[in-house]
Amino acid sequence: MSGTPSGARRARPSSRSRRRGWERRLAPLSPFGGSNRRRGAGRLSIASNRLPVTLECGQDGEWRTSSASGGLVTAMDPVLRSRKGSWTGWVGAPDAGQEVLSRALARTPDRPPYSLQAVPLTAQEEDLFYRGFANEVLWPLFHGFPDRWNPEPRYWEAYRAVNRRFARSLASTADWDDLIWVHDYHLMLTGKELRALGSDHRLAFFLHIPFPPLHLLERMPWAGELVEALCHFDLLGFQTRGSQSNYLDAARAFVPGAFSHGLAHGDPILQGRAIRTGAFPISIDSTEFSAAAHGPVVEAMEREIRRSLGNQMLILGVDRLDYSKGIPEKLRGFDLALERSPELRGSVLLKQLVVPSRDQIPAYRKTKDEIEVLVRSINQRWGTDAWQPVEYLYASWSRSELLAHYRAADVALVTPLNDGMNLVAKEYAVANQGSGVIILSAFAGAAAEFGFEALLVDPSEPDSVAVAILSAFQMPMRERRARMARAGTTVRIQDVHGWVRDFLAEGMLAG
Ligand code: GDG
Repeated sequence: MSGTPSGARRARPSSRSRRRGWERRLAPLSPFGGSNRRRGAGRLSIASNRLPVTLECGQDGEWRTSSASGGLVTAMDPVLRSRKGSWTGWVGAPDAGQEVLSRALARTPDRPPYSLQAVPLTAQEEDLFYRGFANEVLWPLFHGFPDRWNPEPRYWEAYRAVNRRFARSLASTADWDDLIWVHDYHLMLTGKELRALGSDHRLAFFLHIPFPPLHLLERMPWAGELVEALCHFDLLGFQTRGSQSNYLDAARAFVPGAFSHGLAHGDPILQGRAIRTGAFPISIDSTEFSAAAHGPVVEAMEREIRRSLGNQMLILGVDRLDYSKGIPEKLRGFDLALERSPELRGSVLLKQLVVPSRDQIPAYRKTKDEIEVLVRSINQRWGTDAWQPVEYLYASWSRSELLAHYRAADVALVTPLNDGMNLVAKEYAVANQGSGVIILSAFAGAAAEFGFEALLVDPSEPDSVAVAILSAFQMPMRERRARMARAGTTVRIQDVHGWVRDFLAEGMLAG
């Protein structure tokens, strides 16, 4: 599929273009990032490592698609559905050529109503760029796990090459007045690569994971290049003020003269161009989520879950397999709660879904093993013939199953050690029937919004998790309802469409 539904790029009007070029050279420094670019009504051109669909070639040679899941897709898919535009990314099929992928995508029956642009990766690039630099270097370092990182120099070269390919793909498919919005840590060099290709598109970037403090970033030999490359975007968005401020510290440290003009807003300047930065906590499409959670199929599934629970209180965990999600820590807290509070035994069930993810990376396999050992030990220690405290599933649920569990769960136990935002907490707040309790790590971005609604915990302290589980168990119904009503309102007031509006307005990039 090409960049526009018609398959043809709209050419830039030439006279206007010439005038814009002059205007840009003559324009005085503006404190508003992209304000010296014309803000057109162009389309949204999104780029992320993965497309919202995955392609797999079967043994019969036929390509099959499935939906990709994860926080980025959950957030951005409704945005593109409502605004139209295009999404550029990889489909997860290594070594397939551009033409093959484009044809397979064009034929897929369940493709979304916006255009998809596949960027091919070789198996070696999947290994070095995706598993290597993105997930063995950037992910652990940015989440504060320097002991888990593996900074091999050849990873960096692959990262550069793939970012360049994304830039070429975007430059060749975006219309001249498109807003190009690049997402996440896999593609931090893309803005600079686009500029090197002569692009003067409006360029925005959003980081879905935390931006690390300087003392961690400094450990990475390529930190300076990454930080400088980000300055080529007009707008840089982060999940929290903490991440935004870490980035500004890094720009001050790594980009000489970045703050020479001392703007009141405190944003950096590169080559006379001001870059806008901001904190934009991401959200979900709450209206669509709530409607889907109230459909008849979901309600029937919820009844079935409740029937199988009997009188037990359901504590729900939903996490991708990842050491940053704090799953072993959650299990240790639950174990301690059972040890301390005999009234919980036989009365609660912790149902933990772990969604397979990156399991070819050794650190992830280790986490999976650790989880399985802990589940076995808790069930052996406290289980009886009639009751098992933990039900563990290493699987992926359909959306209806996920929503039914949100509805049926009395408690959502969300305990990341560090998380950009965490959408599971927000989804539960909207889908649940109004009497649930959110136990939430203070180190998830979402904690800034749920400070009074959730029971905040430090997941690395089993005691903190155990106390919260008992508090949730004992919480009077009136308090549960009041907290959940506020949590639902918090998400509804600022849903993903409001997030996009704020993001584009802040960067003065809206069409
Ligand atoms: C990154 C950041 C940030 C999970 N299991 C199933 C399933 N899911 C969906 C959930 C949710 C999403 O996956 C997970 O989102 P998170 O926010 O928890 O986490 P990441 O994937 O790590 O996302 C994160 C996010 O980007 C957005 O900016 O919040 O901090 O790490 O939407 O519902 N969906 C289905 N079946 C499952 O089994 N259908």
